[in-house]
Amino acid sequence: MRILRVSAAAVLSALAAVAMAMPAANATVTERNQPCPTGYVCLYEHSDFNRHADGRMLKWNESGRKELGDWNFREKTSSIRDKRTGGFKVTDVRTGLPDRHLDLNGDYSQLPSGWNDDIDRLELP
Ligand SMILES: [Ca+2]
Ligand SMILES: [Ca+2]
Repeated sequence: MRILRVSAAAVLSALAAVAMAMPAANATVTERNQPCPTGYVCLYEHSDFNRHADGRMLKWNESGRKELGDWNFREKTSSIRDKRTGGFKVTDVRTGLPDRHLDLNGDYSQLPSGWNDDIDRLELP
Protein backbone atom coordinates (compact mmCIF):
# COMPACT_ATOMS: atom_id res chain seq x y z
CA MET A 1 0.00 0.00 0.00
CA ARG A 2 2.82 2.34 0.80
CA ILE A 3 4.23 1.94 -2.70
CA LEU A 4 0.83 2.63 -4.25
CA ARG A 5 0.39 5.76 -2.18
CA VAL A 6 3.77 7.10 -3.27
CA SER A 7 2.96 6.34 -6.90
CA ALA A 8 -0.37 8.16 -6.69
CA ALA A 9 1.35 11.19 -5.21
CA ALA A 10 3.92 11.16 -7.98
CA VAL A 11 1.18 10.99 -10.61
CA LEU A 12 -0.75 13.84 -9.00
CA SER A 13 2.39 15.93 -8.85
CA ALA A 14 3.07 15.28 -12.53
CA LEU A 15 -0.53 16.15 -13.44
CA ALA A 16 -0.30 19.39 -11.49
CA ALA A 17 2.84 20.34 -13.40
CA VAL A 18 1.09 19.67 -16.71
CA ALA A 19 -1.98 21.64 -15.66
CA MET A 20 0.13 24.64 -14.67
CA ALA A 21 1.96 24.57 -17.99
CA MET A 22 -1.17 24.39 -20.14
CA PRO A 23 -2.50 27.98 -20.00
CA ALA A 24 0.78 29.41 -21.29
CA ALA A 25 0.86 26.88 -24.12
CA ASN A 26 -2.71 27.68 -25.12
CA ALA A 27 -2.08 31.40 -25.15
CA THR A 28 1.03 31.30 -27.29
CA VAL A 29 0.60 28.27 -29.53
CA THR A 30 -3.03 27.55 -30.34
CA GLU A 31 -4.03 31.18 -30.81
CA ARG A 32 -1.35 31.99 -33.35
CA ASN A 33 -0.86 30.60 -36.81
CA GLN A 34 -3.68 28.08 -36.59
CA PRO A 35 -3.63 25.70 -39.58
CA CYS A 36 -6.62 25.61 -41.90
CA PRO A 37 -7.87 22.03 -42.35
CA THR A 38 -8.23 20.54 -45.83
CA GLY A 39 -11.71 21.18 -47.21
CA TYR A 40 -12.24 24.47 -45.30
CA VAL A 41 -12.07 28.19 -45.95
CA CYS A 42 -10.56 29.95 -42.92
CA LEU A 43 -10.81 33.64 -42.03
CA TYR A 44 -8.12 35.07 -39.75
CA GLU A 45 -8.40 38.15 -37.57
CA HIS A 46 -4.88 39.36 -38.39
CA SER A 47 -2.68 39.43 -41.47
CA ASP A 48 -0.32 36.57 -42.26
CA PHE A 49 -2.76 34.00 -40.80
CA ASN A 50 -2.36 35.25 -37.21
CA ARG A 51 1.30 34.26 -37.34
CA HIS A 52 2.51 37.29 -35.38
CA ALA A 53 -0.37 37.95 -33.00
CA ASP A 54 -3.01 36.06 -31.05
CA GLY A 55 -6.33 36.20 -32.84
CA ARG A 56 -9.43 34.36 -33.88
CA MET A 57 -9.74 32.00 -36.83
CA LEU A 58 -13.13 30.96 -38.20
CA LYS A 59 -13.56 28.02 -40.57
CA TRP A 60 -16.35 26.69 -42.78
CA ASN A 61 -16.61 23.71 -45.12
CA GLU A 62 -20.29 23.73 -46.12
CA SER A 63 -21.74 25.64 -49.07
CA GLY A 64 -23.84 28.71 -48.50
CA ARG A 65 -23.91 32.25 -47.21
CA LYS A 66 -22.19 33.02 -43.91
CA GLU A 67 -23.17 36.29 -42.21
CA LEU A 68 -20.04 37.05 -40.21
CA GLY A 69 -22.05 39.03 -37.69
CA ASP A 70 -23.45 35.71 -36.50
CA TRP A 71 -19.94 35.01 -35.14
CA ASN A 72 -19.20 38.61 -34.11
CA PHE A 73 -16.66 38.74 -36.94
CA ARG A 74 -17.87 41.61 -39.14
CA GLU A 75 -15.04 43.81 -40.43
CA LYS A 76 -12.29 41.83 -38.72
CA THR A 77 -10.88 39.56 -41.46
CA SER A 78 -7.29 40.39 -42.43
CA SER A 79 -6.11 37.16 -44.09
CA ILE A 80 -7.73 34.07 -45.59
CA ARG A 81 -6.73 30.50 -46.33
CA ASP A 82 -8.69 28.51 -48.91
CA LYS A 83 -8.27 24.74 -48.55
CA ARG A 84 -11.46 24.06 -50.49
CA THR A 85 -12.08 23.97 -54.24
CA GLY A 86 -14.14 26.39 -56.31
CA GLY A 87 -13.12 29.69 -54.75
CA PHE A 88 -15.47 31.88 -52.72
CA LYS A 89 -17.10 35.31 -52.68
CA VAL A 90 -16.79 38.01 -50.02
CA THR A 91 -19.14 40.97 -49.55
CA ASP A 92 -18.83 44.35 -47.91
CA VAL A 93 -22.35 45.28 -46.78
CA ARG A 94 -22.78 49.07 -46.99
CA THR A 95 -25.54 51.32 -45.70
CA GLY A 96 -27.01 53.61 -48.37
CA LEU A 97 -24.67 52.24 -51.05
CA PRO A 98 -24.67 49.07 -53.13
CA ASP A 99 -22.83 46.19 -51.48
CA ARG A 100 -19.32 45.48 -52.78
CA HIS A 101 -18.45 41.94 -53.89
CA LEU A 102 -15.14 40.27 -54.60
CA ASP A 103 -14.45 36.79 -55.99
CA LEU A 104 -11.42 35.17 -54.40
CA ASN A 105 -9.57 31.90 -54.82
CA GLY A 106 -6.55 30.70 -52.88
CA ASP A 107 -4.62 32.00 -49.88
CA TYR A 108 -4.26 35.69 -49.00
CA SER A 109 -1.73 36.60 -46.32
CA GLN A 110 -3.10 40.14 -46.76
CA LEU A 111 -6.38 41.07 -48.39
CA PRO A 112 -6.59 43.00 -51.67
CA SER A 113 -6.40 46.78 -51.30
CA GLY A 114 -9.49 48.28 -49.67
CA TRP A 115 -10.77 45.03 -48.16
CA ASN A 116 -8.87 44.72 -44.87
CA ASP A 117 -11.31 44.73 -41.92
CA ASP A 118 -14.25 45.25 -44.29
CA ILE A 119 -15.69 41.80 -45.07
CA ASP A 120 -19.19 41.21 -43.66
CA ARG A 121 -20.33 38.13 -45.58
CA LEU A 122 -18.77 34.99 -47.05
CA GLU A 123 -20.36 32.79 -49.71
CA LEU A 124 -19.07 29.30 -50.47
CA PRO A 125 -20.16 27.53 -53.69
CA1 LIG B 1 -8.28 42.41 -38.65
CA1 LIG C 1 -17.93 46.15 -44.26
